[in-house]
Amino acid sequence: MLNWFKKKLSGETPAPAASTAVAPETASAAASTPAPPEKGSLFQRLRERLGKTRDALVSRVDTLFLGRKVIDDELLDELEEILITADLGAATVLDLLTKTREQIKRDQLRDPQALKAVLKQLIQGYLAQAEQGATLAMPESGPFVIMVLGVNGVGKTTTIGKLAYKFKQAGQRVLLVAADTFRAAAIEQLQVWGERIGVEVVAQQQGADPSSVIYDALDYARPRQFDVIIIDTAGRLHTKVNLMEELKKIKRVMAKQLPGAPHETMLVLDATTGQNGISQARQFNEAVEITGLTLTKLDGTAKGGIVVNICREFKIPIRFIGIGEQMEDLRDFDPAQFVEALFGNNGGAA
Ligand SMILES: Nc1nc2c(ncn2[C@@H]2O[C@H](COP(=O)(O)OP(=O)(O)OP(=O)(O)O)[C@@H](O)[C@H]2O)c(=O)[nH]1
Ligand SMILES: [Mg+2]
Repeated sequence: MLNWFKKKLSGETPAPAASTAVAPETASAAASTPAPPEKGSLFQRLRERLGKTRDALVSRVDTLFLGRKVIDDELLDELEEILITADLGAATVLDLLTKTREQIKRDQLRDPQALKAVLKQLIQGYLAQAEQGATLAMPESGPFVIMVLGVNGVGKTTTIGKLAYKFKQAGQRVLLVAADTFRAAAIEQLQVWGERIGVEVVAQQQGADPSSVIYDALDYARPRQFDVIIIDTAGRLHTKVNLMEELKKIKRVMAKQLPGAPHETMLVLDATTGQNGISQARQFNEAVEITGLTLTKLDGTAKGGIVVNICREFKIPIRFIGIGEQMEDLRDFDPAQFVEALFGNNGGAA
């Protein structure tokens, strides 16, 4: 399990309604799998925010199965189309359907509803699989350093703000570093987050060398006992090749100054870009070895199936998902809960 952030954030679970009764819908959703660990209201919010993906994927599957009495090739063909449209990716869909067919044969399934359960289980399997390799090099002493990467506009700075808020809520001392020096607004944006949350931000002027910004920031942090340092980086420089070279250099500089850092190299992907995210993950991973992912903007997209695709394609754990623009809209990614939020029977088709 990827409990590292949770461990780090073990003060989490903010107060409101912590143990109030679980909403009836959630209770019934929970009945089919282990109960979602989060309390009702938060889970309900996740469900709502994933609504577009649920409509594109699960509601369409429900409609397809409605009134069907048998599982036949025609049904499976239509299912394939739905899965592809929901951005699960061709290779993942092929794998999923092959395994589904095997299971239909093995268990002699006839009822389309049973097929839905198979799908849910297989999808959860992909998500859980990506977590297995999740390890974390927690520093024995000194700050835990997170370097955040991603192409421009994916939500890096916003994610950093939300993440800093999470750590702050958990009682950690956080320092933010504005190493996206590509444009002045990027630096200001991070400073605004810092002010809002009440955490320090180290910044220099626009155009400064990102590596030296980080070097100075680590120097500044050394005597000051921060628990967590989060570094914002640029999503674009002048060419893509330069960006990757720059990121490699940043990593080298950091490791020299603070052995073991960065402890987490987190790639942020925008879920609304669908399959494009896959090629971004590949490219960044080749350059700087990504250790964790955050998927943003899942609230605004029907392409949430990309989560499944990414987990199957890469053995890189998804740490967080972004489901809105507010501070509290960054969630720990929990495969069981995610699948339950998508598939759980709650006000769906009759
Ligand atoms: N709906 C929604 N919007 C988000 C989410 N995460 C980020 N955004 C929005 O996406 C836009 C871009 O976010 P930024 O954080 O500025 O992205 P960035 O990667 O730092 O962009 P650059 O600094 O230009 O590379 C902003 O309008 C954010 O509010 C999310 O989970 N859901
Ligand atoms: Mg930014």
